[in-house]
Amino acid sequence: MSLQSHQYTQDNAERAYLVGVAVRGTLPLLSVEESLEELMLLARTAGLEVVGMASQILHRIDPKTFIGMGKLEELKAETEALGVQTILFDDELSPRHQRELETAFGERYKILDRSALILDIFAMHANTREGSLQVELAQYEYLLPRLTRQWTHLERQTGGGAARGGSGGVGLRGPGEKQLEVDRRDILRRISRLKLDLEDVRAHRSRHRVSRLKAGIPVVSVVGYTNAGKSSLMKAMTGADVYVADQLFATLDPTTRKLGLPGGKEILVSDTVGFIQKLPATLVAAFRATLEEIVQSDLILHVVDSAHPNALQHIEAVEDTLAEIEVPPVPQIVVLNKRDLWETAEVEARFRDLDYDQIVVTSARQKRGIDDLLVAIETTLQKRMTPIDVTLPYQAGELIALMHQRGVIETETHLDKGVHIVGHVPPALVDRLLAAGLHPRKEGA
Ligand SMILES: Nc1nc2c(ncn2[C@@H]2O[C@H](COP(=O)(O)OP(=O)(O)OP(=O)(O)O)[C@@H](O)[C@H]2O)c(=O)[nH]1
Ligand SMILES: [Mg+2]
Repeated sequence: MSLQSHQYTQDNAERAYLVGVAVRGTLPLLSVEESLEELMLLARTAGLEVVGMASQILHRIDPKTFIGMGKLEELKAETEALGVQTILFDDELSPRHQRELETAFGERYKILDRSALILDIFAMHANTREGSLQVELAQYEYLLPRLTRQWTHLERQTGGGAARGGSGGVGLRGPGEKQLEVDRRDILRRISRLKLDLEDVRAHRSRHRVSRLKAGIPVVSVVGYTNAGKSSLMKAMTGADVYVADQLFATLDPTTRKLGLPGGKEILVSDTVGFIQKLPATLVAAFRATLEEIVQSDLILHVVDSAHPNALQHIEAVEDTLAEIEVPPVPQIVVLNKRDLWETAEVEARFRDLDYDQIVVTSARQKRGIDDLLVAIETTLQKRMTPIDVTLPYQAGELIALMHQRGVIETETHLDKGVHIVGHVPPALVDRLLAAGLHPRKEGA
């Protein structure tokens, strides 16, 4: 058993105690200690003060109390001595575990799990209407099977309204200061309402997507583990004023910016929500539409905090989530970011076995490697273009300009009947040519 107590700091933050388990015979991505370390960052992001943590190796999860009876008694004594208010489990507790633990610890303690905490952080960070609706939906779906003493208890504490920020505490911050109703039927009604509202918001957004597709501008999605430096990289590439913070899940709502590549072509770069191991299932489900932007993109930039000791596990967790949201085989560039924090060649050696076509090393903070990255984006996108050989009438000036903007022109010859162009253009532009009654012959065809 490893117990460590942290110094009490002088403020009125909620005092939390973290609990992790390792089950013999399972192979989790991170060790229980590494995962608890991550949970501590999540807890701090949510405004909790972590005053201690414990881990236990189990043969199996106890169907009633999650951890063993002996451990439970130990924890009760330890948390009592530390004046703990919240006990935070690193794994998602089943509704039954939640109930049994609440009974075992008694009224004074709040029992939370990693999922509730992540949902809470998302609720704090959602800025757009779609983001807020999605988080609220995920929160209610998570709550529905768990309607227990916990929530009536919390409701009493906050005088009947879920508080944002401080007074009610972590684990019940709803977007828009909405009351977390304790009645199942109310929650079910609320869930259907949220789904309808989301459909509305999304109908709007997909219209935008259609117009973007018509414009034929390639879309590049920036994905990666939370805190990898996605927003910083977006900022370094486009100069966009996006929010950068040493926090988990600083970015929730996607931001898209236009960017000119060195060869003159334009692309759209989208920054989006980060991933983490053990991401709550209700959250992935609720954020599916946001994540669909990734599914629809022409290229994925997978940003990695290359200085993090668990960088390889982070890459795996991101790959798992991409597979979960069924991203088709879109070309991927792995961006090993935070290069400025490397100290030895050993770090470089860690990534030697990475199996990706394109790997670029950057420091978003020092704006290094950005030019290489832009060239890599350009080359990768070009591979996705269609070779063409077409003669356009002189009146088709707009189309010719578009071909210069979006494609790569190898030769352009001015003939009597028009402009003869040989080169590569994005598939969407081929459609435009066909629609204009022009037949772009493929090279060598
Ligand atoms: N040293 C160093 N720090 C960096 C670099 N890039 C980003 N950071 C820092 O890493 C932290 C996270 O950066 P963000 O750009 O917010 O990361 P993100 O991936 O967008 O994070 P989320 O939106 O929270 O998932 C911030 O403190 C950045 O200043 C880098 O190249 N070097
Ligand atoms: Mg971000």
